[in-house]
Amino acid sequence: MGNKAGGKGKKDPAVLTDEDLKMLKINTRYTEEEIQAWHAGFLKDCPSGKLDKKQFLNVYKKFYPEGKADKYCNFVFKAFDTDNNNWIDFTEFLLAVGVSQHGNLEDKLKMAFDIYDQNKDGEINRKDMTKIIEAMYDLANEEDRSGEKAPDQRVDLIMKRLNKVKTDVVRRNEFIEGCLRDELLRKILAPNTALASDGQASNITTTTSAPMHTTTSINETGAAV
Ligand SMILES: [Ca+2]
Ligand SMILES: [Ca+2]
Repeated sequence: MGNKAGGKGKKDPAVLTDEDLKMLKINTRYTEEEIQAWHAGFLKDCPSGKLDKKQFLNVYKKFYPEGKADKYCNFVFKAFDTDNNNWIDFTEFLLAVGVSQHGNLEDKLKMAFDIYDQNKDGEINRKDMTKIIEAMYDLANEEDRSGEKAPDQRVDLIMKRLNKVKTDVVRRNEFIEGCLRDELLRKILAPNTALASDGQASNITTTTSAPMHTTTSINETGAAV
């Protein structure tokens, strides 16, 4: 994917440029018409072209009336905001929607990893995992966090199954390869991808499926759904 920090003049975030359109056509499965329709829907919700954290959270919360969505939402927001400027622009938005809608297992695992890797350095550690697992519990309103459900225990199990004995650090490809070959890892680390393979709800009910809901709601008017 392109590096947006390439230093061109400031563009109006509400405008879909030819370049944006081209990039989105290459990196998603949407047609030009569909992209235009998503863009129109996006602008309806975010006339400035900027989706900020507060707005993101408001939408998110609607899907988790029982749970506490704030923490998890913050993580997802950061993962979507690939250029780290504290708002989600249309291209960031549609790339994420595209993965949710059409991505294969590996694409979805990449996105799951991005949620764990909050500082975007391509590595995650025990702390990152513990934080996200706690946030997933909050989201699912899971109160029982004892025994094998304790976030610490979960991370121990993850590390063991990833063959991480001496080190605390998991790289992107290790995360993806581990999840691809180990269904239990997938269930813990990326529950929504596990759904597809066995049709059973995990007790951590949501992770990367959440952005999907958010985006379809934000874009109820879009033609692509
Ligand atoms: Ca951004
Ligand atoms: Ca990291």
